[in-house]
Amino acid sequence: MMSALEQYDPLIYELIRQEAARQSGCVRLIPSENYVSKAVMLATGSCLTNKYAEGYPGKRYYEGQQVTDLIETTAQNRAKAVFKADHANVQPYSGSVANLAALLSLANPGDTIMGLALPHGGHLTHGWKVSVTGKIFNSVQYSVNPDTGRFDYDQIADLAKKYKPKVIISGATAYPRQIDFKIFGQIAKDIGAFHVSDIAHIAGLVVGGEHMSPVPYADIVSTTTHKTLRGPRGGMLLCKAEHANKMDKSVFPGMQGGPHMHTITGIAVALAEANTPEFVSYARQVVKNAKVMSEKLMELGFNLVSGGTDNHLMLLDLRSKNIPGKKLAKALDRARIVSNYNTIPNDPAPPFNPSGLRIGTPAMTTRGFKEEQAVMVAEFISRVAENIDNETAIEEIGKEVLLLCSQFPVPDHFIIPNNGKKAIV
Ligand code: DSN
Repeated sequence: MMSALEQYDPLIYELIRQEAARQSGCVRLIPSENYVSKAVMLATGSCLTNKYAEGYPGKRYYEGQQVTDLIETTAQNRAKAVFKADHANVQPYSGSVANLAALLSLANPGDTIMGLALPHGGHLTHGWKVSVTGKIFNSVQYSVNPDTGRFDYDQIADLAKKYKPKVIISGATAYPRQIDFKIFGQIAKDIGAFHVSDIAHIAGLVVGGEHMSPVPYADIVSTTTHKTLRGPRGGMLLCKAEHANKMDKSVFPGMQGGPHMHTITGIAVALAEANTPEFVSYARQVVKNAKVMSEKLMELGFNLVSGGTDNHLMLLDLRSKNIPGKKLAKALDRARIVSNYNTIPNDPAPPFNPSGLRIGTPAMTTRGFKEEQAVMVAEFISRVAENIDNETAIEEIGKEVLLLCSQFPVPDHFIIPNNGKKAIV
């Protein structure tokens, strides 16, 4: 496939080659990124990109669905099996659409919804003011406790009782601690609200048994498929049987037209991979690596929001280092360590130049880093911070990072062993 591309479009071929080299030659710490397997990559780049399939298996608006129906049903069945859910919809183009479809299947424009504020670790689509979810709904936002950096469930319950939202959203994009979905479910139940849980970041940890699953406690669970879950870029919704019909209608025709069948094909493969002991080991190692890295960073004088991590990500509060998040993120990038600057709760600095840095361990774990390498990465981060204005030192660190990367290659995508068994379900 690549040699056809090389002949036809050498420019794009070369740019893809450069991006592959970049992904291989740096430590990727953006907690929402990962490396997919060769099998996922092949399925996602397959001829399924050629097919329109509006509707759902057995009920399409175009003909020629002999194969697509089987693929989508397989993806649905695998999703239901790994998440132990009654019903799955694998069509959302990504997490934002999935969240909006979930909200619109349980509430109407003008209704009140309640989610975690973006600067406290929530997502735009949890009702933040610049998102459509903050415009069409009456959005109430909860925060983390300013002293602990953690959820104060009593305060969230009080807010719910005061504003009586129709939907309460649990889940986050920059919250380093376990989320008690059972309590969220109870808070919603106590006021007669629906509970939507967004597990985009932690879906792989949920499947791997490293994080509590919201499936028993939420009306709808929303996720992306490409973060810790390690599938192609996409979205997915899971729900209780009673919501299946309206949730499906909310995705199609409510929000979307034709599903991206090539992505759904890749999702099916990723879900088969997630149903293996190797995936469980990976999820465990993601959390172990994050714990070790967080401890080393704190030993090196970094402040971590909430004092550490329980999951795959860490949020560094850089105020004590007197380095803005963006400045450190850019210096790290030059040293081949890729992260993202991020707001911290109650950040005194503006969102485009915030005080925090968000890092995570999924991608580095996929390429084989363990505790020893997690410590090395923490030390690299510290050295970059100490030499923030010293380009020679940063270049030197970059060489050491490249050497480390060369010992853990991911040039042609790893292959998940299946112990000779074929993926079924
Ligand atoms: N942009 C994603 C993240 O990086 O967390 C959330 O959608």
